[in-house]
Amino acid sequence: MRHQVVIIGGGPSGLLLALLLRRAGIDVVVVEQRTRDYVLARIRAGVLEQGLCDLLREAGVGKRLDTEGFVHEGTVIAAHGRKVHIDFKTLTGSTVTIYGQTEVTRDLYAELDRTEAPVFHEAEGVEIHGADGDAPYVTFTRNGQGYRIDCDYIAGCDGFHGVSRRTIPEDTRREYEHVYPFGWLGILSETKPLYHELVYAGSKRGFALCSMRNAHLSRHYLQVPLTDRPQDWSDEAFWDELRKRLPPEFADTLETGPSIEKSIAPLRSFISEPMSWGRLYLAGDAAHIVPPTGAKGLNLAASDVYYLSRALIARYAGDEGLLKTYSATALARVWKASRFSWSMTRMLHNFPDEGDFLDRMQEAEIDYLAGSKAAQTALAENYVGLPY
Ligand code: RFL
Ligand code: PHB
Repeated sequence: MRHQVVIIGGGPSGLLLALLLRRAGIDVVVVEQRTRDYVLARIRAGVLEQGLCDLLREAGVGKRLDTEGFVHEGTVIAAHGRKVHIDFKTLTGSTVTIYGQTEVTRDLYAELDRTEAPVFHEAEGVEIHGADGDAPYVTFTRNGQGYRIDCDYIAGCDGFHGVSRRTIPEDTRREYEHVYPFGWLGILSETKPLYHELVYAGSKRGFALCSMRNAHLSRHYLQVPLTDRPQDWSDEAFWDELRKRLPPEFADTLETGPSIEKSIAPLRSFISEPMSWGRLYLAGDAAHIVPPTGAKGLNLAASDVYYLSRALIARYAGDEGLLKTYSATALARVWKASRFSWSMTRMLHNFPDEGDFLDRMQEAEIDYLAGSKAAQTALAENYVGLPY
């Protein structure tokens, strides 16, 4: 079997890339190791930058986003007794949209179905061959049958644990990693959101975030030790702790109820360079991970996909230039978003081993943010997303 581009991974990066390339007449195939239901059951991102919304519209999947997504013009950051409203719209002219990654993925699959794009689910033992030569191919087995797909290019969109990054020889790639000494315990509940905007709260007890999916569905997070397990936290214990970490005027209005999902995610910053090797190009979590504090993971996946789709479309129109610079172009934005995610994490979490000095630095930072339009603009500019 032969296709022009093989996309490994049927998460948001892979699906969005597939649709954008297909719209440009490029023949793609998606190879995903899980079932579609498994991919759709993952509850992750909720905040979409303008750039990602525009790409979804371009891919033909903007309809539900535009009717069901919630535009947020600002956010609240509360810590050390201060409450700072960051007004994205006034400070930057831009906004973000609340629309769950689950819904994005559902819309992307529906559109791929409509275009009858080939997608192989439950592909086992995916391997990349000959990416450093002129005739790459991908092999896998499915339902006991072996497959080989020859192609021009391979897009590695298979997330942090995928095979694509590891196909690049170790002496060719450099990995930068920072692991944080805590995780986020997240719950989903059929309760009304705390506030009409997201509330990021730093406290001596640890970080908390009150987010949402819609008017009746809330997504809340607590910083927890890495040794905690979701089953250690009853719903009651979660709500009690969340209340203690919020400013009193918010805590008093918090609506509680049974959780319908509960999970813990470790926090890490990770970047692998370069993002290409021969005819293999990495995009999204396959190449980088950010802590969720800045809401940047899915949005960075989108900017990679933007650069890579443009580069491949130009290549099939006869110009290889953008493909050659893809890694450097994507990485420049990745490092800036990683810096922002790291600094938001640093500003708002409790670092158990770092003592009073960091605590006072965090206090000074919030104080500065509260009193400086320049500081608020810098935060807002990064939060709504740096330009592509
Ligand atoms: P994904 O979503 O991990 O998809 C990769 C796909 O590849 C498949 N795969 C393979 N397929 C074939 N062969 C193999 N060997 C394979 N190995 C893996 C996997 O099954 C999967 O389907 O990566 P992608 O597409 O790059 O998308 C990245 C985003 O999912 C991720 O960055 C975000 O979810 C991060 N994130 C957030 N991002 C935001 O922009 N805004 C947010 O508000 C936000 N909140 C979050 C988040 C991530 C979280 N967790 C749990 C990590 C909140 C949380 C709690
Ligand atoms: C979410 O709604 O899941 C969410 C929102 C903002 C973040 C991280 C996660 O920074």
